[in-house]
Amino acid sequence: RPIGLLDSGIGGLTVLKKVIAKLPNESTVFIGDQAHMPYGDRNREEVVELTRNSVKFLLSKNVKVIIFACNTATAAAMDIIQKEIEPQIIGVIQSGSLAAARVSKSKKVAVIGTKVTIASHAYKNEIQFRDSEIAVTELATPHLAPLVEKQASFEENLKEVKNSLLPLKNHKFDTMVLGCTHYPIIRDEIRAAVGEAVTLVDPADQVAQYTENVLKRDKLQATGPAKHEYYTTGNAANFTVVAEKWLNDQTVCAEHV
Ligand code: DGN
Repeated sequence: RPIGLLDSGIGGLTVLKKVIAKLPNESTVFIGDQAHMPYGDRNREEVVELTRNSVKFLLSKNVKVIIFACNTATAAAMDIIQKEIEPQIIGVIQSGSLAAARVSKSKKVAVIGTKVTIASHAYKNEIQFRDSEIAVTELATPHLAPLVEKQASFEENLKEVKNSLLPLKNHKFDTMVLGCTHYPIIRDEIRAAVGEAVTLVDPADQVAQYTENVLKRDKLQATGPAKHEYYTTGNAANFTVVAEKWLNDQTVCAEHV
């Protein structure tokens, strides 16, 4: 049985890439709900409803675990939907918080994400649960995920990233959590904006490790050969181009659903 992954768009591919690298024998089914992107500007009920639809789709593909490769869905819907279904849901926020708490030396962490993710304070709560001395500055950067979906140039991205991060100008931090799975795609632009001294945390690294732990624990590991399926509620041809570029050695043939 495959691992299911969901996101509002192409951001979840950053998690998928790490999962494939870590677990090469595992088959995957990915659904990007691009027709309803961005999730981050919606209210919680809407995010729950849309996420539930993607979960139903993944269950119809007989997935054994579901990775919410979306911070917004993790913050708004994970606890609610986990009560409704059997397969374990793996979110990105616990993993990202664990990594941030480990990495920060100055105990000053910045988190960027969608409005829904930031308003939930899920990162702040999780990070401070691990280490109550860490100061967490949260900033919503709602323009960045749509920008990534647009596949803009480095210069255009950098301009918007700098603009979006302006409110952090007078804040000190040595660690920044990329609290939206779209952001690793513009990691170079974020790096250029914050400088070399800040450690960028991509929760996906921990997510892949955690997924391996869950599969081992529940004796759900596959022995291959792995097959990867891609679905989008948006334009399948566009999705295929972006996914092939991001996953580079992977042949993608996305289907519209
Ligand atoms: N990629 C999603 C996240 O991690 O929050 C959401 C992007 C969006 O829908 N704005």
